[in-house]
Amino acid sequence: MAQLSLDDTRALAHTILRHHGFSEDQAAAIADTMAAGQRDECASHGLYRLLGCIATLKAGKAVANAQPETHDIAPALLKVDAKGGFSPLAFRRGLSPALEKARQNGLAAFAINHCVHFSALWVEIEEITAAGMVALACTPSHAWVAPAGGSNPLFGTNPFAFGWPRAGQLPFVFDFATSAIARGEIELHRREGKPVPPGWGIDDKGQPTTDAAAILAGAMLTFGGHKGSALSAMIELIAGPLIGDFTSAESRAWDNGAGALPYHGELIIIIDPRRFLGAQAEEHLARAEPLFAAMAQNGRLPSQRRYEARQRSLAQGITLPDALYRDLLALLD
Ligand code: NDP
Ligand code: PYC
Repeated sequence: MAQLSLDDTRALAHTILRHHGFSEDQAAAIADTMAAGQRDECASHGLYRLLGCIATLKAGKAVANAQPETHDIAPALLKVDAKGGFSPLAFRRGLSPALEKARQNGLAAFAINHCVHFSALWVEIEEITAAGMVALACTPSHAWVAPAGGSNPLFGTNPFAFGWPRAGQLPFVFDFATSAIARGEIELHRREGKPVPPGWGIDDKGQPTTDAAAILAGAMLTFGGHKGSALSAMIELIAGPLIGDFTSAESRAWDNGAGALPYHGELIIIIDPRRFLGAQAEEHLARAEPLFAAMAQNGRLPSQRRYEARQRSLAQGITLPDALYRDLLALLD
């Protein structure tokens, strides 16, 4: 394993992105997002994503110097057109005005359009909870996932994330794909030549398999059968047609076999609990704590593993598999 400090982790991503022609603001936003993923030991959405970002750029499916444009379309609605760039800079540009809308109205919907998406959603959710807001976010991706009962890919891996701010503590955050697992995890299993657990996908004949490559060529499955399938459909709708952007099937058609990262939109809902609850806000927000405590007694809270990983990385830096480190350095040739 290669060992890197957190500063070197971020610098490696930034250097590779600049080497391939990303503008400074695009490279900075992307590198921050990837370094956060690596720091929290979310291997499928850390530095590994550099391989996909550079391949996407080389395939002509991303704009390296895109300047996102912010459109204030209604008191509680904000759109940011990413102009074909990656999502992190578009999110960064829209965050302050979206938070201000939530403060004014109690609720704001923030849509990002025309972006290439590679990242974990918790990175964004945590920026919103840091402002004392409740947050939800979701995106389509590429059509890789069969709806419950089917065997042909239709849905994306369609992540859904939620965040709740907590006084004096890290926020309650969950963030998961509506497929049984993120596609990135299956890709990492393929890279390492390891089988995946049963239930993640089927081969191109519709047969269950634990062969990562066969699933990537076949179809992934939703989590929770028809329940994950319905949630995935909801995400296709509210982060697709509702915001005037692609579904996962349309993203894959746009890709046209290039093998690039998905190109679509994202919907983020921000709720200001203090505006909602007025003078009784603190009293009601405090009532969340016994719920979290009881959940923790029965298992662990989502994000606990991630927060522990963060502490470890802050103290010791990160480790990368040698093969991935070599592949990343090769991007500088
Ligand atoms: P998981 O199936 O591992 O689920 C992740 C969530 O569940 C995390 O919040 C995790 O917390 C929590 N969790 C896991 N195990 C437990 C447990 N035993 N008890 C309580 N909570 C638990 O991840 P996925 O593969 O579904 O998704 C991984 C990432 O991939 C997400 O960050 C998502 O945003 C990203 N993604 C992005 C896509 C895109 O288009 N941009 C598409 C699909 C996924 P913890 O982190 O602490 O383990
Ligand atoms: O892991 O499913 C995934 C994914 C798609 C886009 C970014 N991550």
